[in-house]
Amino acid sequence: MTAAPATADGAAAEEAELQIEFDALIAADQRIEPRDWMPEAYRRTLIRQISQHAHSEIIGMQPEGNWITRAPSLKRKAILMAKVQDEAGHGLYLYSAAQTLGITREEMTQQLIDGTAKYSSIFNYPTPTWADMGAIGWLVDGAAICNQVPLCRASYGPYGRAMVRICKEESFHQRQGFEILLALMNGTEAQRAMAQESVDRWYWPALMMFGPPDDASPNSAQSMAWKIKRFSNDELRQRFVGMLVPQAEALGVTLPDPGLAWNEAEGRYDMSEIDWTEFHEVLAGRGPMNAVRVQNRRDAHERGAWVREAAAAYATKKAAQAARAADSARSSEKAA
Ligand code: BYC
Repeated sequence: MTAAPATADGAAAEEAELQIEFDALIAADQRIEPRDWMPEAYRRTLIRQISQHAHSEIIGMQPEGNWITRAPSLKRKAILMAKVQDEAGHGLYLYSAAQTLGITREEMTQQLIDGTAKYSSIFNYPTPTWADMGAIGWLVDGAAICNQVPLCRASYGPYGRAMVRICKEESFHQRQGFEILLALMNGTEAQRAMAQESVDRWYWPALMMFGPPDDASPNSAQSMAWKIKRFSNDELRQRFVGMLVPQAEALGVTLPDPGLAWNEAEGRYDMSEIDWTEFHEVLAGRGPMNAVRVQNRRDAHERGAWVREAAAAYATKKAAQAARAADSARSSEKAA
């Protein structure tokens, strides 16, 4: 009767000790690595954020993939293909980082194609014009950089390290988007109008990428305490708008917010209220392109079944060959 509580007490004391070590590592700005002990809630939060991030990269290939066959020149096509391929790579680094936390790639894929996984709201908007390739690069990748540079210092090692390479590539993506818009703004009246119309459509959804306002963000406080997030959603959104204003001036486009004004006393821009109803509708699966995006992914997954089967059959064959080779090596050692 007395052994069980003693064991439970022992386990609790050990866990308390591990928690102290974990807290000390976080306080000292050290990295948590996959084999380190971590609180279950920390692991779950990371799986949630990293898998959503990976899914965003994978779904994020679709809006731009839409223009690969119709890019206006061979050079633009080559650049766009490279960019979309980069997004696939980002998805793969991030799935790998999430796998170190004990979730499998298959589970994450299943959640995505079931439609139960979240991914960034931004990819549920359509890309009807070529200027959208510019606006996505400038605004969407711009917002991504703003959000992701601090994630390079995330307390979880594999996530932070994946973000370093991703951010380097995102910075090329952002510049190519800016350059597409610049070319259009230096073009004809119709091209300038196309660029402005696209910026008008993408501006507010890009601001929504940073997540709900701080007072409605259930995860922020704990994620910041764990040093996964380094800044709050509103801080990063504010920083992004501060970056955009001079860039919009250089491009000659207008940011579609009549309430945007420099606030000298606060040292930041005032802006109008974001349409949070739209944000929540998109998160609930009712954005303009949610159903199409998930269906495309589901179809691609089904079309890829033969590749997975072939890879699995090849792996089985290789494992059997290796086992036979090991057996015969052992037999000849015995014989010798
Ligand atoms: N869209 O408590 P909060 C790219 C969810 S791809 C959808 O503030 P958190 C690119 C949030 O998940 C880059 N959902 O959460 C690719 C949470 O729901 P759950 C995408 C959103 O985690 C191709 C709930 O709302 N970037 O760059 O503290 C081409 C409450 O939010 C959104 C990332 O994934 C949203 N916008 O903060 C071009 C960045 N916002 O999980 C470009 C990594 C919030 O409780 N992620 N939600 O069910 C993050 O930094 C953070 O997860 C967020 C949200 C800032 C997004």
